[in-house]
Amino acid sequence: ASHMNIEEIRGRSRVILAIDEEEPRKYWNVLDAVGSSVKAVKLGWMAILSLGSDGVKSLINGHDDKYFIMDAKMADVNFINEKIARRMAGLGFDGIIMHGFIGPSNAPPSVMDVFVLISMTQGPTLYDASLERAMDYTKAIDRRGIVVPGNKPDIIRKAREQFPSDVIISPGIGAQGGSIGCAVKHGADFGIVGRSIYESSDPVESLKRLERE
Ligand code: U5P
Repeated sequence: ASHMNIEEIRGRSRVILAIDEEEPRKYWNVLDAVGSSVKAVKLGWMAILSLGSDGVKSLINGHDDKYFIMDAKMADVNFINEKIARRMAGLGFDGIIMHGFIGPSNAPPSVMDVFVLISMTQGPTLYDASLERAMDYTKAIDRRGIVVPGNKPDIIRKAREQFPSDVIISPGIGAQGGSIGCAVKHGADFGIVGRSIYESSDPVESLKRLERE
């Protein structure tokens, strides 16, 4: 858990590092390699499966300068989402990602920052068939920000118009074709970058290249 909130981090870095590795030690290795230049990290089900929940807790505890987001992509009913969110907060996560289509009545209570996914990097999905409705559902959810595809600039621009004060975080940078410069220009606050950094032979150089954009 970070002492900085996500808006403060935004002033220092525009990259959220995603790690989805099989091997437990790689999580530590990548974070060692990038050091303090990375301020925010997104973990998901691969991290829970590889490290176990105690391992994730240790990883977060061992990097208390960073803001950690759990990409749970929650899409269950409210009392289950609430239990999961409380457990994730207990592991040290600062934020959690949920699907927007489940609506406000199924959203978890704000034990931590909630980011609502309203469109995906790969598809088409039902979100694309009904982006306006997805946005309406999302507006009714108590949240810190939204997740919008970094490889679809038009959707980022529409989302920024509709969500002027949300923190917009955008995956799909690098390996899935998106560019961080383009995503930020269209209104994203952060680009989420996974393989282009953690599979790079020089993760620090790859990170610097993205930050220069
Ligand atoms: N992610 C997507 N697309 C979405 C939502 C989330 O790729 O629509 C997540 C993946 O789960 C992964 C990261 O953690 O963003 C993208 O990884 P990479 O393509 O940068 O390796």
